[in-house]
Amino acid sequence: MRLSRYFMPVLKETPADAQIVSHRYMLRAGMIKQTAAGIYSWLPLGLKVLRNIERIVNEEQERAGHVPILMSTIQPADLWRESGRYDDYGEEMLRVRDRHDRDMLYGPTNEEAVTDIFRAHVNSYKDLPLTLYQIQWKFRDEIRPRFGVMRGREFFMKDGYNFDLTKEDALHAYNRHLVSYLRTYERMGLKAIPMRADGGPIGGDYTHEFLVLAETGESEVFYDAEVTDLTFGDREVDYDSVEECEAVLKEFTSRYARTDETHDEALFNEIPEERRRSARGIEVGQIFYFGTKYSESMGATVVNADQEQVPVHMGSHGIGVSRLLGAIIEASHDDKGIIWPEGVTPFHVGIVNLKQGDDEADAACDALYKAFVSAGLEPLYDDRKERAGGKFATMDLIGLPWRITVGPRGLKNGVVELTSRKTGESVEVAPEEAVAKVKAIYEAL
Ligand code: P5A
Repeated sequence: MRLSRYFMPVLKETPADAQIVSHRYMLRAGMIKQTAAGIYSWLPLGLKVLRNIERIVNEEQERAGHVPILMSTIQPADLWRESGRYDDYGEEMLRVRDRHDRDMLYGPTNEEAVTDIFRAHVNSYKDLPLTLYQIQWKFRDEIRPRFGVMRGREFFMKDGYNFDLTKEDALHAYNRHLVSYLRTYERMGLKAIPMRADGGPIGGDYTHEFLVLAETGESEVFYDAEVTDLTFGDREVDYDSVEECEAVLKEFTSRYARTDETHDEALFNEIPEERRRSARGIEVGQIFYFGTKYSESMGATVVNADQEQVPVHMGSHGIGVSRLLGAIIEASHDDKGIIWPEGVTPFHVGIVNLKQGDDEADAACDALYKAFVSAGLEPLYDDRKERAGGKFATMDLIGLPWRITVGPRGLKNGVVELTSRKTGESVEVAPEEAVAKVKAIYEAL
């Protein structure tokens, strides 16, 4: 993409009402535009990152054997009356009435809707296990929407629902989700720690939240410092293997790590003092096992091997897809702007032409652009007639991991400058070498 043809409305001023850095940078980099409190439109740069996050979530869900669907955002109230949650859910639910005076709602979550799909089509234990998931907009009329996409009213969520014959099978699904989430967050350059949490309005005794440590996080958390050393890395786990998934769960959750709702002071104090930590965190996901809570009330049963009708065991599993943009920026930025991890960056590399209009510089930039495109990478070429300082400031703000600076002086010596956004380090290399280096970095992901 050439910046002169793009739509990236960068703001010079820091927006006064944005309290946290991710919100400020998302507005300044022209990624989102507020429509109403807690409701945003996604501008091209923001949409690119959102789609990248969505792609990673999809890839990891499919790797785990989960099946994508897309449910409606509007749901009939009657489904929620069946589960008993229509009255319980309270003011957070956006309730609407259609022209026939029927009560409808904009889905804050989809346990009822997916259970309705399941009961309409699945009758036998032979069709289990089954996990259906979607990535879809949700609406929760939060009392205090704030921090931009972090606590929105309309937000994008990956929500998955497992259907199993027995509690043991459902717990395997729970563990499988835990493993897939660890992989998912790491691919986005994030360390998200699974912590024992509370079921809240979704229900269930088994639940873990995934938290990214950040000062601006809304959750208070307590943990053993050793849990922050755990990384999933590139290990291969067989998602069908009960033992392997359980081993990962044990490894990642056997230390003390809890949100304030489940915090146990006595247990916490058993950890050696120098390893005890209390901090703040951003909740980027949560997994639940809630047994037959919805299947019993809504009649989602299957025939088992003994020809008996039994309610299925279920769980639900969520990732805050739009919130993740905020969390990633909170975890990866400096005073000049965002520093995108390579896995989610909106463009792979920025090209800065120091002397737009100079034949040699323009030709070198065009050649680099073409070379990146044919290598399957997306460059953002700043081809505006602007001062170098302004171009650098924009590149730093939008946070592409790699920048190539092209100017007449370097070209005389046959070199361009390749700069890492993260370290600020630059090397002078031939243009072909710059392309090869950047290509190798993305190929290794
Ligand atoms: C699990 C999937 C659920 O709703 N039902 C379906 C379960 N869980 S949850 O924890 O309530 O939400 C899942 C994740 O969604 C993100 N999230 C939000 N993101 C932005 N703004 C909000 N207001 C908001 N509320 C929840 C969180 O990341 C949460 O972990």
